[in-house]
Amino acid sequence: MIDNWLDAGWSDRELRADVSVGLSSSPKELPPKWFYDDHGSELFDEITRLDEYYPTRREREILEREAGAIAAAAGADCIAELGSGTSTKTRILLDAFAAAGRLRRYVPFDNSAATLRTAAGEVARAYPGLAVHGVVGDFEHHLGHLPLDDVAAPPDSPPRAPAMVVLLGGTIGNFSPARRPAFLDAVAGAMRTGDTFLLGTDLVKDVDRLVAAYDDAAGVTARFNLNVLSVLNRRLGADFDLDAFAHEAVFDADNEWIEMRLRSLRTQTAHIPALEMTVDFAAGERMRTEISAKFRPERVRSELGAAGLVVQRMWTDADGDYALTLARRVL
Ligand code: AVJ
Repeated sequence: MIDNWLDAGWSDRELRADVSVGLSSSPKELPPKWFYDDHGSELFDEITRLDEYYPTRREREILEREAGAIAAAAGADCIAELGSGTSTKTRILLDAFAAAGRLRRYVPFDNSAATLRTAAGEVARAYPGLAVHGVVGDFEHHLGHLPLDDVAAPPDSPPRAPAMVVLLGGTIGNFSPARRPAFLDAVAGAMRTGDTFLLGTDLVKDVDRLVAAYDDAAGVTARFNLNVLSVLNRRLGADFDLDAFAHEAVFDADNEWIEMRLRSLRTQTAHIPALEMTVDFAAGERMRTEISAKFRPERVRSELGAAGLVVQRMWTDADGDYALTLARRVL
């Protein structure tokens, strides 16, 4: 079963609102969610295989080592995954839960209907007996519809086992610190007392390694960053010249986040017919396209705690590059 909370016009309306607000602000800004058209998703996939980009490998390392411990600690029989994508990493968890004899339900949640349909179908085939209930939605808006309970269960059925909601990949780093509390409140609000949240976070480390991960030698991240302009060209009829912008990645030490930007290489004007908008850029002007926050363990603990999610266990890789945290909703 797949629920779809995104009507046909949803993404267009969101894109238009984001672009008109973002490009009329000062400094200009575009939200990172628009990187991921088909080409952008392929480029991101390529990023995860780069030598410089450690987070994906570190996370997989921790998952492979600790999936059994995660299954035991969570005691859940339902896994709900936010931003499930192709559900590849999830299989490590699904296997561990199945091995523990308590895998009953998988709820992948993604904003791409096509990706979700394919992934949900593949998981359902690979795990016979598993109830797969997919949700097409935007996790900034539709967490209230996360179907952790089987709606078809008879009203007199026994209380269910806990569910585990997961957000992997360090995606939470895309939220600014100002917006994280509301997001974590929404996650906790979608859970019930006793449910757990498994969160992947990239950790603060040596600046050179951080910057290299977002400014790789082969220039894949640069193409990924510039691709957002192609998305605007294609979907809004805009005329951004991709050769007239340069990729930049810097570590903001005060905020402890990586900031990606596109720097205008000359004075130029872009036209966005769908918004009846013209946008002037000064030579050297920077437009922010992403923040990727890096965490310290204490901060993960305190932010989760503020949302009523008490950290039960935290796992890191041997080098302390990345953390997986399991927190339980206690009230
Ligand atoms: C998918 C948001 C986790 O912040 O590391 C990778 C996106 N941007 N390289 C990240 C990204 C540039 C990635 N997240």
